[in-house]
Amino acid sequence: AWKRAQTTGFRGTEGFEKEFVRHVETTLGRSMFNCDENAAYSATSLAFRDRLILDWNRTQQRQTYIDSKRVYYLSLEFLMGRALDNAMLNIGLKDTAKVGLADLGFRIEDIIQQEHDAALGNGGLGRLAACFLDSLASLDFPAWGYGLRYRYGIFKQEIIDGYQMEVPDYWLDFNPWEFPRHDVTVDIQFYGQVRKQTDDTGKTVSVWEGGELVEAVAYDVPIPGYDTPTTNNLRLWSSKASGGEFDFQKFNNGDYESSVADQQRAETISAVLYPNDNLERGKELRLKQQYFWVAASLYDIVRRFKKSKRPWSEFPDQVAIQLNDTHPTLAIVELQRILVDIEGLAWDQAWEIVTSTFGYTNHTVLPEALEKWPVGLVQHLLPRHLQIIYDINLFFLQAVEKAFPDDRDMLRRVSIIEESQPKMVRMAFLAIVGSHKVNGVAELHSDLIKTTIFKDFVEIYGPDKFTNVTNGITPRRWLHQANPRLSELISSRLGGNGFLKDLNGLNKLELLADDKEFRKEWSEIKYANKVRLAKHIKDTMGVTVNPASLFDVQVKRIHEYKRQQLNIFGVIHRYLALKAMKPEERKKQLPRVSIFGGKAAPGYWMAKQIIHLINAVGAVVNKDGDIGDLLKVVFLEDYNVSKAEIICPASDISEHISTAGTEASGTSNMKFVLNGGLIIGTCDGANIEITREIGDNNIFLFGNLAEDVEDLRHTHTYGSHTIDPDLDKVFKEIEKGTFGTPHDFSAMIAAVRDHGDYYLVSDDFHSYIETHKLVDEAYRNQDDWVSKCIISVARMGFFSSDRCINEYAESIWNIEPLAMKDC
Ligand code: 26Q
Repeated sequence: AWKRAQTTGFRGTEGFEKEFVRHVETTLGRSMFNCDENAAYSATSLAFRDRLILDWNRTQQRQTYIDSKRVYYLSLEFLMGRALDNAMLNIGLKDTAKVGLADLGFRIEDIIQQEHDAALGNGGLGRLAACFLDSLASLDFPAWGYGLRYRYGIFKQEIIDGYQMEVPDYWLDFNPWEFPRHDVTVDIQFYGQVRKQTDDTGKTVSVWEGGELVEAVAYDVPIPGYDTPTTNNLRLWSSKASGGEFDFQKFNNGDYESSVADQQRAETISAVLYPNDNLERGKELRLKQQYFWVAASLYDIVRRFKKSKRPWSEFPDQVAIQLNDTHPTLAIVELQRILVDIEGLAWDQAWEIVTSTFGYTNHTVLPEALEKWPVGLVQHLLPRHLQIIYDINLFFLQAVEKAFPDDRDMLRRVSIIEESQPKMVRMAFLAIVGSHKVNGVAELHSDLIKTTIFKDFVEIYGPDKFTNVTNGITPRRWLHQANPRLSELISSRLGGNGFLKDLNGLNKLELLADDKEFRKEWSEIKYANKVRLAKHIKDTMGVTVNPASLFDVQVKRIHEYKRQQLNIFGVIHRYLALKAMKPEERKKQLPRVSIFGGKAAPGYWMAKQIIHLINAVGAVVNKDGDIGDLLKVVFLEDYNVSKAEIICPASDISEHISTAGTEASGTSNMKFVLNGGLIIGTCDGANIEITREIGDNNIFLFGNLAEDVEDLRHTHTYGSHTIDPDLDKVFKEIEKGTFGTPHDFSAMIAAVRDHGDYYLVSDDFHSYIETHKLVDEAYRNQDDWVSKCIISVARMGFFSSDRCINEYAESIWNIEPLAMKDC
């Protein structure tokens, strides 16, 4: 077995302390007498970073030496959260650090909390990429992530007078987890024009010239696997002006200001993460970000391949590239351009290599989220790429025409170019045409894309090109790190930590579901986690909540399709019901805390209104003396990864209530169940597979099915649409001004009453309320409730991102693990 302590570990607690002191006194230039918690965080991180680097170098050297096939995961988002706790746990030296820090007068929890989240993502898609990196390293797969090093991650959310305010997230002040590689740079070209010329052999070649250059600089982040020396790499690109700090010509001409302005313009490319989640808005800078990152990454990948001196035909034997949504689709075009224009391969040979290399993951069926770019914009920014896109489209449509000679409309429907005003490049279609596999992220979702948005492509390519890989989460962060006491309890009963790398091992817990002593310990841990969250709520929002109440949680990006409005309308309904009761009846009710959290895209007005209503309801309910502990409503500010680590372990019931057919998968549903909470949800995304795994008596499902949504919407628009009577009472209460100026919420109500209720809030309301009654009843029987929780956790093995990564490796990437030899 591999022993970290003998290779890259510390020499015991003393060894750690020595390293700590060395970093405080030399690297940080401080004395131990004025070492505050922040300095202690820095020193601890640096000490652990030193350990990581050794394994990282060894891993990279070995991967290069063996020349095994590697996967490159291209994602514009990596929502990593904090790194220190993760590094300590994965390396296996957290206990050493804990004792060492205590010796030095610090509590390890306080030190961990000093770290600023790496928040380079919006939500599910970005966090999925982070879980995948953890699994890839833990399973010893040769893998790199490629992303952008945003100077500003997702904004910090402040709630002021019940409204969301956005504050920039400047997180790079001190980041010990990244290594600038000032020697690894790539010049990236934009704009300019294309000239055709004939080469010595008489062949016509395209030369892209002119325009402007921006320099990409690599920053590397080590990704440690759990209980393995394998340490992979996440390479993030940062932009700066090409050719050093100044344009010397301008500088010498005395045009100092404009040379500084050029510099700033170049740096703008990697300045900020776009805060839209599931919404596409064709901004030129976003397209620039995409090409900048894709071109730098491909240059890097191709450079490495060329060093190996293998023939081009073997490129797909060395390289697999996974596209995390359509954001990196230009990579397909860029690789084709490199192979044809620069390396001189024939079109067909190049195209064969390209399509064997790429896989594309779709994360949405929402029409407003499907990426499209105006042809004119692509033409202006990337003139040669637009030509290549047109050629790809031409050859593709020719093949389609041949296969479907009688279907003229098919060509219009599947064309990569949408013949609209203005014409648009359909990125999802380009991604499908340029990849060998396309996958959705949960069974329902993968079926839906095959029968709706990509139906024609299934006809064209056959069904085998389309597949499903149900999402997963890493149990290291989402159980072991977030819920150390539960992890320890489980490990004490299963006889070790093995489940953290083989999550199916949890199934042995099922035998303990009726064990009194086990249930008691289980409940105590849940209660302690609720106390911790209650303290957080008190400290940040000033609201006192009783940890003995049922904690009902909905935390995720705010979006109409995720239906936080359904939840808050349900809360108002509960409030009205409580108010209508006689005091003695009221006393019999189960106390609840409704906890919300999540960011709205800054330009998404309706989402911001929803946040406002939640806060307005909280302001009234929380101070209502009739109600007391029976109902509290809290909106937690600035939901992010490190807050999720506190919230998930503290939930009794969490809400995953999207309109059926709209949530591709969802992954927080998995986090909550794995932490011993039950869920209320619609038959959507991964909820369906969670139900299959844990059993339908352990989940609270409600609402209309995906297959009925279309008809219901049709009825709203063309037939009659009557609002659920209980929901109508809720609306009338809002309109009476109970929660402040009614006008503030009139658009939310109108969306349901007057504008077709696209998200079926009214259709699902009754079923939602009734199902919450079942939740209350079930919670009253704590023995049964806890048994359900234990059984659910026992059956969650399937949702490990390890299972998910193994499926990608086998069915899409064709890669094998490369374990490090014992050193
Ligand atoms: C696109 C164009 C321009 C600007 C921004 C965007 C953009 C950015 C982020 C579009 C989409 C996203 C993020 C999408 C996302 O997080 N999707 C979620 O992915 C999860 C992982 O597969 C699923 O579990 C969720 O169901 C899905 O909503």
